[in-house]
Amino acid sequence: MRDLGTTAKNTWCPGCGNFAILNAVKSVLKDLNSEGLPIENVVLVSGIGCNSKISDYVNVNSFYSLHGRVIPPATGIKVANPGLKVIGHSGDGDAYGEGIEHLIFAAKRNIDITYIVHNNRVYGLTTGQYTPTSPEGYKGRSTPFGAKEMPMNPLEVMLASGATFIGRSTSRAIDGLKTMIKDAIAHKGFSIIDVLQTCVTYYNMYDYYDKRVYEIKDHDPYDYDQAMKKIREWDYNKDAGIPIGVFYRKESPTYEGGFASCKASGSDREAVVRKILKEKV
Ligand SMILES: Cc1ncc(C[n+]2csc(CCOP(=O)(O)OP(=O)(O)O)c2C)c(N)n1
Ligand code: SF4
Ligand SMILES: [Mg+2]
Repeated sequence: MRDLGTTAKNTWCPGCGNFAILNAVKSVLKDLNSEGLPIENVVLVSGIGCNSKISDYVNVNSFYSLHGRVIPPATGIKVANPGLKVIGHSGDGDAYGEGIEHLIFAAKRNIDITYIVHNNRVYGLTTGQYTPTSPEGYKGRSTPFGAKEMPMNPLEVMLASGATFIGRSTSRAIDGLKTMIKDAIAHKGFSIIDVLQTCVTYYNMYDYYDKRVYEIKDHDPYDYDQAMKKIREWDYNKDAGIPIGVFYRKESPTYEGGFASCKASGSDREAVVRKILKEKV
């Protein structure tokens, strides 16, 4: 297959957790391609942030959108062409701050896209302001005396909103991350992976995570109550262990599957769309 690298200069800081996510995504796409997925059927959509430069660094179709606006173009791309594999990338500021209303509706609708959140718990690109997942007391450019708010638990919001594949990983757990991304792409419905990605420059959490992260075992991801319990276990409590793994899965009808135009494929689909347009216009 063609090289998935690009000629764009990589401007991430040395040691940034984004490198691990980039490598994991490239490796999964290579695998999927060798298993028969045409690489031209893959579309990456990103927002704005350090993480979002990933669109520049992977040689596949991509759409660089606006801050907090990954879900609308990703939804449009999937509905317009349901045969595509659409993968969104956002930061925690992008996904859980300005983009939160779109995210809730993507989960509610169960649109068949995969969403990877590079959750470094800080605004990296704009130099260290606090985000919805920064801990209480976080000191950065906009909170010199420490953030006054408790962080939100985004995966709890996702479970309550109807997401059908919910996982947490870290930029250190590279093998587990690859497996999770592959599973999430194969999942039919809205899949979200919250990746605890370390920003070495503004919020270096490598040691903190190394001491606390553990992989879940004996967990039934099809059990909603078990999933909620696991998702809440850490809840940003600094003394608790941090579970990683797939917390929740559910088979459920997808948003795009409900459109008549998406039920057909190839030239049949074009005929269906033309018929609908004729009837409606
Ligand atoms: C609509 C809009 N709002 C705000 C900004 C400014 N802005 C650009 S990136 C960013 C934060 C990025 O943080 P995050 O999404 O966590 O990504 P990271 O840089 O940490 O990967 C902000 C606030 C913008 N470009 N556009
Ligand atoms: S500022 Fe942080 S998130 Fe951005 S490239 Fe540097 S280490 Fe990575
Ligand atoms: Mg961030």
